[in-house]
Amino acid sequence: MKVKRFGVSLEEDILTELDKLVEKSKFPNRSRAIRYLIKDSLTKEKIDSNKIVAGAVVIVYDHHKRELNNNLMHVQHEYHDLILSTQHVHLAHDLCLETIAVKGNALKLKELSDRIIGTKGVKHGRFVMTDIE
Ligand code: NI
Repeated sequence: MKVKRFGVSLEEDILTELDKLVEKSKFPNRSRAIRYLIKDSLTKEKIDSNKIVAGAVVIVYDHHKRELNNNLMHVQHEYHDLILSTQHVHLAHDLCLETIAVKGNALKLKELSDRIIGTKGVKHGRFVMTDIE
């Protein structure tokens, strides 16, 4: 795709924050960071639409927590038509990492990820998605 250049004016403190992001996230330059931020923001907008998107719900949890495994399984079966695969990795004695690959209506996927990440006992969760149209 053709790349176009354009000028961007930013307050100094925002530019400092941008440079910190570039360094922290190992972007090769400011352009790549800005490109990433724009793409990310546009994708987030699609979450409120009825578009078909794909992505992954990534969670970390303690499998010793009572009923947690059952609850997570229950939610996944409820949304089975949106789930492509589930990968479970035993990270440590009591920590599990689960990556749930999903595809479907953006709103439904958001609902599914909110329920999974919001399940009591899930320590950390993130839903990443991308436009596939
Ligand atoms: Ni495990």
